[in-house]
Amino acid sequence: MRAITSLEIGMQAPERSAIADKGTGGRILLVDDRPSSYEKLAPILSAEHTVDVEINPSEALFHAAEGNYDLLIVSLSLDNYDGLRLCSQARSLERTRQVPILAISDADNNTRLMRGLEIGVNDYLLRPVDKNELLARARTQIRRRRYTDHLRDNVQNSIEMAITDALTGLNNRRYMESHLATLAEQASIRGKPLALMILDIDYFKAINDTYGHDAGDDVLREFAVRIRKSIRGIDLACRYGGEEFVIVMPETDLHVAGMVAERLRRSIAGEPFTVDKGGKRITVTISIGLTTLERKGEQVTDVLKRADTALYRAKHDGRNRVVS
Ligand code: GH3
Ligand code: MG
Ligand code: MG
Ligand code: MG
Repeated sequence: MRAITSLEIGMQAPERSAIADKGTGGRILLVDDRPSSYEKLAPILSAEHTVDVEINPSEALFHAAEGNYDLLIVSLSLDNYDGLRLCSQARSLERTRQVPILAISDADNNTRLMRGLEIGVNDYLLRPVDKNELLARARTQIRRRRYTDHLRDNVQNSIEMAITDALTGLNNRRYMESHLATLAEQASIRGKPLALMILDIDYFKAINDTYGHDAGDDVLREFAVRIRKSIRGIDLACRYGGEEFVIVMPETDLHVAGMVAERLRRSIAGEPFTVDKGGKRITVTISIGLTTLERKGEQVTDVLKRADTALYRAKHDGRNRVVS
């Protein structure tokens, strides 16, 4: 399926093992349409890396984006394409923006080389290419790439963890409170309604006491799944406290939010929850306090307070109900 010409590269085993560095072996796309050049470079690189040679530079960008490469090596002296232009395109494309580029340049082409570095070429080599220098520079770029990937994953994980409730996978209270202010502001500016409900499981303590804490956790997880199924992508659902959840619904008035809340309440009460790895089915009910943003610029803490008051009334009036 691939249009890349992967060359069969004959390497003798001793040579391969002598310079192999397993820790940095990566996937390299070599963009080079001169046989005299890639026939020399590819075998050197193949000793340590998996190398695809793209001899059709106009296809290179597509393959670079699809191929999940650790490094692009681009000859700046291509016969059929502007190597610099290719580097610049790779830098502007989302899928290749982070992939390091090692340029191979003719020694007499300093201006183009400088231009390449400005565009975002990470490193370069001058012809004639020294074998050890090529391997060393490729290794360095791949290592750097792995390290920045690793850092980025860590940062993403940390952010995820900071805003997610570990038990249910919903957003946590901290995230909801910071995001709610933004949603309320947007609603005010656009003159759109914003609904907010607090949902609290009825007699949850009794579930824990009767079936055990793990069964209680099962109920919380299952409840979160059902909440997710009943809301839209733009709605914000979070675990607000132990067995309390909050749903924020942008562009939703009290009437519509009331219908959503009532449907959710009925679906919870109507379909028993599975706990103890399928060993038991128990009926769970919830109470919901519902309100909307009442005026432009209203404090979100006041909105939450009003929903909480409504929830208190729902409990007081007998539970398993929606009060607004
Ligand atoms: P009400 O109908 O008035 O809401 O009664 P309730 O029993 O649901 O409310 P209460 O606030 O008395 O009890 C909530 C219980 O939730 C107490 C607490 O031990 C339990 N809980 C809080 N967090 C967790 C959790 O992560 N897992 C489990 N299994 N239980 C939790
Ligand atoms: Mg309570
Ligand atoms: Mg409760
Ligand atoms: Mg509670």
